[in-house]
Amino acid sequence: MVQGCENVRPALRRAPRVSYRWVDPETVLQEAGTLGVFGFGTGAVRSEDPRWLGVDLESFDAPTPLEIWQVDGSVTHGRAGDVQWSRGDGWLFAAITLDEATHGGPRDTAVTAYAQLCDFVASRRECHVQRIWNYLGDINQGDGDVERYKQFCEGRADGMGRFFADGFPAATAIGHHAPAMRLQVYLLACDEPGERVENPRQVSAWQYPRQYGRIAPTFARAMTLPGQDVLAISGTAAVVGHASAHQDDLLAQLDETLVNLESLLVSAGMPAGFDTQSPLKVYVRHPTDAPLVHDFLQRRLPGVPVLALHGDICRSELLVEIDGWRY
Ligand code: 3EB
Repeated sequence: MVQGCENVRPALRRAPRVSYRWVDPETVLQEAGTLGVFGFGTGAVRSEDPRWLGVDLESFDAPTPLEIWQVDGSVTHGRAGDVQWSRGDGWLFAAITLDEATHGGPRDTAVTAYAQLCDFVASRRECHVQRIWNYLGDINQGDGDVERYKQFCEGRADGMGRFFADGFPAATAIGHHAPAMRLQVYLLACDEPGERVENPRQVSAWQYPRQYGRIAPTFARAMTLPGQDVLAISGTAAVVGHASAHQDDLLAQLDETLVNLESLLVSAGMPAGFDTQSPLKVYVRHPTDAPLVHDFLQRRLPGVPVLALHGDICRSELLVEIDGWRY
């Protein structure tokens, strides 16, 4: 299915506001305009509301904040099959969490997750997917073409079919350490298309050479959201060209990642730098690296809200990855 829905009307869409807040989910869910509420790790206070998602990644920050997405006006929500969703002001949040125990391995589970999500989004007015997050267990387990990440990439490509024939959304794919082998995929879509942004320092992921798997990863480096006011930034690591740089050197990887982020801002035509309005996430492979990562980012990105999560980057030599929003 091709993402062929028409543009409804040329309205300027104000991007959802994204923030980290130390509050109770029910309090936030009662606020007008709440589109999504994300808890992190096993300690997160849960909610049955379809706008709430418990992400299978542990935070290094205690207490851990919630990530909150808010739009103007009223929000409706529901469930459809395995999909939980909410919509408001031209924006759509949709998520699916599937247990590999009942859906096959990483490949088949990704096929089902993407087929369900794409079917669902295709039926909505907000059918232009801007940004997708993927979290799966033991992402680096297995060698060569059967590494679980590469199997996930194959299933993802299969499940999306021709839905993104016009171009892929921005994305993140990170490994979690939760005991249940769950695949979590969630997305932000809009009733208007965004603009895909690539990084001239990096080979586009869908053009990666064969050594990275039978099926190249299907994502754009970033997406300028409709309304042109915000850049949604994909998982960004120390990849230069198509190669991983600075093996085993955490600080050099962090430096290279910041160069890649700045390069993306230039490519998107945005002013340099990040500030208090631009929440980021940093995924750290080794918990013992977390304090160093924290100090580095405090020094280099002062005032920027950064949520640090324990997650495995999809290439085993990469120690750290950053994604987020540039407002
Ligand atoms: C890279 O640059 C690092 O498979 O969706 C970053 C962002 C990465 C998204 C994905 C993978 C993905 O290739 C890995």
